[in-house]
Amino acid sequence: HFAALAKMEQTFIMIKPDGVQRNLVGEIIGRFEKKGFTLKGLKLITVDSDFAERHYADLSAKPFFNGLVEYIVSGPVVAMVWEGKNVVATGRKIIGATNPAESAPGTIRGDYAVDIGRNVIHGSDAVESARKEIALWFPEGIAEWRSSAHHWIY
Ligand code: RTP
Repeated sequence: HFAALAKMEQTFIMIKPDGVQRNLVGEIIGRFEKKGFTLKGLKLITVDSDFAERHYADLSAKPFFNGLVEYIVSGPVVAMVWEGKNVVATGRKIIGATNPAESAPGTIRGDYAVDIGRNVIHGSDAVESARKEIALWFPEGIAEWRSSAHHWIY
């Protein structure tokens, strides 16, 4: 019955500079861990505008694009890969609506954010964008491992 484990979804999650500077890293990682997802990649990294523009290339025509890039390069971010069944869509639910004014209490943005321009966290919106984002942020690749917690917990 673990056959499904063979082809698990992965998503790219980024704690944005405001989330790092507000000491929300542990809280956010804890939510994904306690949900039951598996951490497959993790690093604290400061990116330049070239890189941020590549990550947000789809939004380049938006009026908030320059401000968004400035925000993302303003300090280190925590880049992560999380794995699990349905992790892309469920990750977006854990994160909450883009605009914190609309994100439900109990979601990360609903609990910790006020401003759409300072909304703490990013999560891939589809399996295909997750694949691209993981390749962009983790060109070195990510570790292949599987939890053996069932050997340790009784
Ligand atoms: P993300 O990519 O960060 O997870 O956000 P999202 O898919 O929920 O939202 P998207 O529309 O892709 O926007 C990306 C990020 O741009 C910022 N934003 N600012 N009106 C504004 O000032 C505005 N709209 C969007 C947010 O930080 C959003 O997360």
